[in-house]
Amino acid sequence: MSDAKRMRIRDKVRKMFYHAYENYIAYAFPHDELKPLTKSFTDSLSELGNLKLEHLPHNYVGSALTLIESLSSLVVLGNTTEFERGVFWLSDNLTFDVDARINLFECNIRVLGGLLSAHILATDSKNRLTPRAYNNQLLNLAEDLGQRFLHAFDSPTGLPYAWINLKYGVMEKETSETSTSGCGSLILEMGILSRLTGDTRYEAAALRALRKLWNMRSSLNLFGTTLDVTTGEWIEYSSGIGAGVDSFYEYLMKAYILFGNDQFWNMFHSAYVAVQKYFRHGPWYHEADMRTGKATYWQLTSLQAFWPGLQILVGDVASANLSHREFFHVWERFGVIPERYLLDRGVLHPTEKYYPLRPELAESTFYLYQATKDPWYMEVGETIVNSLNYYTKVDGGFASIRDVTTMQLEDHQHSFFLSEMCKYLYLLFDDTFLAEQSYIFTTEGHPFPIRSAWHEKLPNTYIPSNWTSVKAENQASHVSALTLQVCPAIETSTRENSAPVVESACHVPDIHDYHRCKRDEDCGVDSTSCRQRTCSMAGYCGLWFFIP
Ligand code: DMJ
Repeated sequence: MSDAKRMRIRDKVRKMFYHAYENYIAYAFPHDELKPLTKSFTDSLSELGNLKLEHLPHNYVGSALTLIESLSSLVVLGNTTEFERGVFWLSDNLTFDVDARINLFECNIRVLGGLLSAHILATDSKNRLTPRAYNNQLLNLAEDLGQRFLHAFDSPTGLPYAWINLKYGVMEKETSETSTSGCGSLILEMGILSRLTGDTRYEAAALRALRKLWNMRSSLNLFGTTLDVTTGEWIEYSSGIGAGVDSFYEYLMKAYILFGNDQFWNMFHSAYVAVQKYFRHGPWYHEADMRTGKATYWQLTSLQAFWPGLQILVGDVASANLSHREFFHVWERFGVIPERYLLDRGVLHPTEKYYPLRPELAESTFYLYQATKDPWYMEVGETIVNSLNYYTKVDGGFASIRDVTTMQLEDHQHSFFLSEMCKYLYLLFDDTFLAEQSYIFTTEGHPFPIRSAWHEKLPNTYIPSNWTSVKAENQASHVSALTLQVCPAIETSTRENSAPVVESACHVPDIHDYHRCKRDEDCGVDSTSCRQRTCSMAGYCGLWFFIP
């Protein structure tokens, strides 16, 4: 793609962000989210994750959720003036002393993550804010929120309740049911809060919950989707890589990258191998019962599209590319990705035909481009940009789609459209923000820098680089995890007198145990070389070699 075209699309994305942001500011701020069709607002913090809309607050008037979510994107776009305005508005006006029942997971990734990331960006060496006026106000707000979160962990198991009232803590008769993501996706934000404040309680609570969850895995290293925090028993034994579980896997890997502690890698590695072994079918991922590994639901969900991005962090580029292509084909077929698609019957789910502006495909596209520098991913990004402008842009912002078969719109602009969708699309065409500093992006797209002070292994003299970029422009377009040395092969078992079984996080088994194949797609990724296997002329899966 020519530089001129790249800049043109970059500017189109910039316009998308401001169209969404300015309409939010005009019609919804300081409420939580914009209703773009009616140019009004919704105070949706209490509704996030609350499918039945229970226990909604009476006097809650919003927490400027979309502004909080926009701050790090404003920095990525280089708008420090608006960033500063937002930071000081929140410093002067935001309070968490409100009688509102919120979902811990959602509030953690959106509000705590948004505030912490903005605080770090406000105080890094770029001097984006007037130093005298900024006195850690966002960090103080984050700490206040973190203290309220601690009540959630006060359960018999240390697993956090899914719901707390910001003012009163865990309510009487509160449900004890939560999700795997709800317990296992807190370590980045709570960990960084502890590192920034010196108060170890946040990280300790998140880590205790994560370890408890880890100990609940099955003998196959699989997890369920929902569980009871008072008994530590599973409720839903079936799970996959989508809703209710997705960010649990993501945070194990990202915690390892951010904090450098081997416990995270060891957990991630075992969990990743189990996912590839029991959920994967060619490029697709179905659900399976954690106890038996038997397939349960054959469904594609739009949330699963984050997985190829995570695979790039592991270094499993070939697998990532394979799945990403399939997700993109679905996007091309429908114009966007439907929430749920029944793989076994090849039809849309009867009730989940909607597309709430989810960013996961754009996210994975950004990671794949960073890893391969293959311009095809920019073309994918361009298609996504064009679809969003064609189907979802309205006068008052960007609207969700209620039904992908009719493209009927829904009056909701989710805050992650600003924190994730616009950010990843922008970074795909202009990654200047990543030039001098390595970041890990939280599951909501908020950047946390990788600093030796927070990392167990990085030397003090660590010079940050854009570590997701594994290939220079003129290098081979395929890289293996092993070459990158991010995906070490390990021996999992040694039987007497037999060769050691070598397993690695990038292992993808061939479809047939006996390694016969008809097409390349029947072959997996070799566990020792981490290379994509191809189907030989003789009909066997062989090693994939790249000839430069
Ligand atoms: C975001 O809030 C986060 O990415 C979360 O992990 C799940 N997905 C939504 C957007 O689809």
